[in-house]
Amino acid sequence: GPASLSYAARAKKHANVSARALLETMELKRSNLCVSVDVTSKSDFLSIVDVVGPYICLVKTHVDIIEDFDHTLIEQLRELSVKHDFLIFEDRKFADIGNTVALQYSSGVYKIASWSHITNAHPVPGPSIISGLASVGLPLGRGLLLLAEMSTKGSLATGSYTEEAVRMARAHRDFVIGFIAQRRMDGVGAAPGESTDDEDFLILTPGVGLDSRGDSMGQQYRTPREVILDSGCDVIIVGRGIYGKGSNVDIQAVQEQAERYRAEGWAAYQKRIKS
Ligand code: 6AU
Repeated sequence: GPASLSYAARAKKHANVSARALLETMELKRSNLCVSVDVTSKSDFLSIVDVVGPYICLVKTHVDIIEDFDHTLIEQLRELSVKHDFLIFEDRKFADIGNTVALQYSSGVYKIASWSHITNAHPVPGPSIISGLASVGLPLGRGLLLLAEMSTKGSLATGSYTEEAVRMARAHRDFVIGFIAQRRMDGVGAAPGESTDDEDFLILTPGVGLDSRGDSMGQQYRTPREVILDSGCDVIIVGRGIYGKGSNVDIQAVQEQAERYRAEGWAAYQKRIKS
C-alpha cells in the first residue's frame, strides 16, 4: 500500500493540486511535520511560524482564536509560506449543512478558502458537507480532510462512524485528499470484493508529543515513531510539544523543538519505507 512508497512517488499519483503540493514539499524539505500554532496573539503567531518555517511542510491554524486578527495577518502568513515553502491548513472542523459550510468557507471575516490550501470537516452531516465545501474549494485547487478519528479520550468517531467517513471520502476523491486519523485507512469500510488498491489517502495525525502522554483536558499523545512507523500515518501534527505551554514564547526553544520533531518524524518515515 501507499505506506511503503516514498512521498515523491505518491505525489505523482495525486490529481488534487494541494495533495500533490504537500507531498512534493514533504519530499523536498525532508519533513512530515505540521506545526499547530494555537496562540492568541498575532505577533506570537508570526514569530513562531517564521522560526519553525524551515522545518515544516505545513502550518495548521485556528484563526478564530487570534485576538487581534486582521487581514494583514493572512498577508504575512502567505509571505512566510513563500519564504519557507510550506502549505497552510486552517483547522476549521466544519460540521453543518452544505449551504452553511460553503458560506463559512468562502465568506465572513476569515474567507478561509482564499488562503488555506487544506481544511477539514466532520463527516457527521453526511456527503452534503463535502459537496458544499467542494463547490467553493475545488475551483481553487483546495483539498479537504475528513475527521475519521480523533485523538481525545472517549472519542465517538470509531467503528462504523469511521468506516462511513472513509466511504464518503472514497466517493469524492477529487476533493477529499485524506483524513485526520490515528492510523492508515487503506481499505477501511470497503465492501467484500471491492478493490481499493488505487486509493491513497493522506493521514494527518494530531496527538503527538515526545515529553508527555496527554493533557488535563482529554488530549492523548503518541510519539512520532508510534504514529509514522507503527501506525503508518503520513504527517505528524504537533502543537504544544513545539511552541510550549507557558504564556511566554521562548523562540529559541521553539526552534529546537521543531528541529527535534522534524528529525524524529523523518527518521520514522525513512525506516518505514525501507522495511
Ligand atoms: O499538540 P496539541 O495537543 O497542542 O494540539 C493539537 C492540535 C489542536 C487540535 O485542535 C487538533 O490538533 N486536533 C485535531 C485536528 C487537527 O483536527 C483533531 C483531533 O482529533 N485532535 C486534535 O488535537 O489544534
